Amino acid sequence: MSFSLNNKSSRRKGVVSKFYSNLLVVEDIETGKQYLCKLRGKFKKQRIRPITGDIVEYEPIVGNEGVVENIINRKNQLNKPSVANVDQVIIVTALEKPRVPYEIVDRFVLLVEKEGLPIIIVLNKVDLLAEEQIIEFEKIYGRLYPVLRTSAKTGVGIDELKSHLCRKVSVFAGMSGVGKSSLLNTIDENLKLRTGEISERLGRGKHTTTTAELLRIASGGWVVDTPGFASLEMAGIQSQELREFFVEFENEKCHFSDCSHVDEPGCYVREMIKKNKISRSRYESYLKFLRELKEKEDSNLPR
Ligand SMILES: Nc1nc2c(ncn2[C@@H]2O[C@H](COP(=O)(O)OP(=O)(O)O)[C@@H](O)[C@H]2O)c(=O)[nH]1
Ligand SMILES: [Mg+2]
Ligand SMILES: [Zn+2]
Repeated sequence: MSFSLNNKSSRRKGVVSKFYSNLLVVEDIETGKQYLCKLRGKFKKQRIRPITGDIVEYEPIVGNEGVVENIINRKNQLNKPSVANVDQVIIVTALEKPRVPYEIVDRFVLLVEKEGLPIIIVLNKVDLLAEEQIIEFEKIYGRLYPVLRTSAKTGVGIDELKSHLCRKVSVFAGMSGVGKSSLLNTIDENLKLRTGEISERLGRGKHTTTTAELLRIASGGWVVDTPGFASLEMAGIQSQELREFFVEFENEKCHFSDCSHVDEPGCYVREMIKKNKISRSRYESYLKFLRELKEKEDSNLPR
């Protein structure tokens, strides 16, 4: 038995769900009760600070207030927005209103592959599409990742999406206007996220924080709604490693082990494109990204 006020046994575990300037909301892992927490002073000296999704040890003080003592080691970390312990990224896209180019989908895919996280692709607004459009999309992406057809308007595919979110932390990403917030509102009507680009723009000024919020959904799981990644810039990717993030390229099968799949003889990737085993649009995105990365590298060279 211990009578110390700083008794370690009163520490509990919780998940960081959101921030209010220098306070954070911690949801107790067992009870789900929310505590508004301060950080223990030692965090000021340390380089590491909690982010959304962190599992922390905290100590309840009075009422719903507490103090965060410790961050449990992160499984992984996504940046812009900063989220810890992500299980998967749901890339939401649309083919009408807005007509998102495949190239943009490939940029999101690349950024998530770079982080090594599992991907699920959601084609939303299928109520606006002809079957042929959906099939074309599924031909390209269905052999690489799970692809779900959804409509936040008609409810198509919502139950399937829910089942993929169960017991996981999922980050929703995708271009503005594709229906991320609408899908989440359909999944759990209590979320009441702002939808529509105009309200989204108005909403931005009101919040003092730009950090991501972790939302618990009734059917099970945690989600983070994002306004897309802050930028689709391919920061931190080297041109030579780009090919590794295109999962369908079997790089080791080319004649040259460092083949860039552009014009080298004995290129297996280009062979597979001819045989329709690799999608031409994916390859075109690859060539475009490769050019961009090389231009950036050339312009960074000392003169
Ligand atoms: N027709 C149709 N419209 C949708 C669907 N999902 C969302 N929308 C509309 O698309 C607009 C943008 O949706 P929103 O959820 O704000 O997109 P976000 O920027 O990705 O969060 C809103 O006007 C929604 O009503 C859908 O499945 N079908
Ligand atoms: Mg939104
Ligand atoms: Zn090759």
